[in-house]
Amino acid sequence: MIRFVFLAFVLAIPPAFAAAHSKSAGTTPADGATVAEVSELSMQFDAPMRIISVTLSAADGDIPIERETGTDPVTVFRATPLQDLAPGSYRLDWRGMAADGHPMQGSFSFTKSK
Ligand SMILES: [Cu+2]
Repeated sequence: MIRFVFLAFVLAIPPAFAAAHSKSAGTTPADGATVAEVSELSMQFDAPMRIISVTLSAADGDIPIERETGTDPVTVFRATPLQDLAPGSYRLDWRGMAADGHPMQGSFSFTKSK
């Protein structure tokens, strides 16, 4: 299940406006998936999203990643891990700015198999 959280103050706006938010339309790896290889991390959005920060973390700390897309608004954000991922569980957290200017954040998790 993709966790997709509006920042608290955004909740104060009427639902008609909230519906204009960009939504996450999928990730690579898929949220909750177990995969043998992780060559790319990506997130797809239904409207351009400016990704401000993105962090890949494991149980024992953060993993360095390189963004392939900059801080320009994109519908597909891509990054690559800078090291081979050891077997285990990983979580990617991001913060961004939706197409309508609202701050957004979300995360997804996956497992690298042995
Ligand atoms: Cu919005």
